[in-house]
Amino acid sequence: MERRVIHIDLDAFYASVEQRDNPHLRGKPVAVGELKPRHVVATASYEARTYGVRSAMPCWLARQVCPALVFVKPRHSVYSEVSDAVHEIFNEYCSLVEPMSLDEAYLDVTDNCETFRDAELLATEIRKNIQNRCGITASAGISYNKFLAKMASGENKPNGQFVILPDEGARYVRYLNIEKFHGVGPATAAKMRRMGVFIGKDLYEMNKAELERKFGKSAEYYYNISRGIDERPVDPVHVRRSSGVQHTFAKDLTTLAQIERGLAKLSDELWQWCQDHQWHGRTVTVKIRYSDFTTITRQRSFINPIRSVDELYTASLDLVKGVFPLVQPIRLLGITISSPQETNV
Ligand code: DCP
Ligand code: MG
Repeated sequence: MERRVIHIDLDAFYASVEQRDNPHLRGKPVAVGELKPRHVVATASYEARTYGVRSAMPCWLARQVCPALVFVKPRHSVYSEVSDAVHEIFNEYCSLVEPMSLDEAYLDVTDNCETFRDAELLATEIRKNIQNRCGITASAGISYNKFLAKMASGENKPNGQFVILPDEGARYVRYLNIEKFHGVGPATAAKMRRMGVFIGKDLYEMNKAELERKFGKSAEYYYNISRGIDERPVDPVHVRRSSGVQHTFAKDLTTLAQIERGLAKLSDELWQWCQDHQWHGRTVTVKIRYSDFTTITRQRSFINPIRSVDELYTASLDLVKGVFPLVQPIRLLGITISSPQETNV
């Protein structure tokens, strides 16, 4: 059955909230982040993007490419409140909403809208409502599946929208660069280019068995998106599969005592989140990034979900001790809890 799907994504989310709350920042290049060693930009206002400032860019580099850049310390609790208000608006208009992140959701409006024209009008109305009630702008993509709706929402950013009709999807992806496809990350894109796949058409021409040999479980998704096909439903109970925290340390860690302190802080933070969100999981993963950026993970699953911050701390410390003696200093540590489904095992 043909569906009508809207993807909505807030524009320069954190930076827009900062510009909303501080008129001095409006019209200026703003980066959310702190100009401190090793800090990165969370997001940049569109004024800053014209200079090349981007999410995840080191703050010192951002300042270099845009000397007038104003840095603003993030206020996560405010972003989370704004996000709640925006998601409330989605729910007012549509009963089939899949929240993807703080600033992004898919809405299946097949039942609300008889035609794509109706869906476009609805998207415009939702965006207006977000602007009036929350004071920030959003962009929307309208199409017949999630993949194309997501692609479309990026077309007329900021504060715009774009529709890809059922008879336009296949042509839309045909000449699209492979790294632009949602769901094709930088590593996969590089691998595809090595195979001679540069644009949608090249992917389309790959045979399915070959794709499966090269990409395993993801092959079907790639096969489908190169045809403008995506059957994944908009799933309102999309469960979060894992939750994690990580930290890049101001100074690389070299001793066990330093690692213990780092892990204690991370476990506290993650455990707090787990309690706030009633999150129970029985798999603990630690991520270790060495000073040369080599990154490894170590994981252990337990029969029962982790029950206390001490259990979490001990499990992560054991995992890190498993890589001792350290081959290099550690610049980043992360802890993730996953396997939420099997809590009763
Ligand atoms: N974010 C972050 N670190 C990143 C990417 C994003 O902290 N590496 C945060 C800040 C963003 C928010 O998530 O404001 C939403 O991410 P988006 O990718 O949707 O980016 P923006 O909303 O900032 O910009 P755009 O207008 O491109 O959607
Ligand atoms: Mg956004």
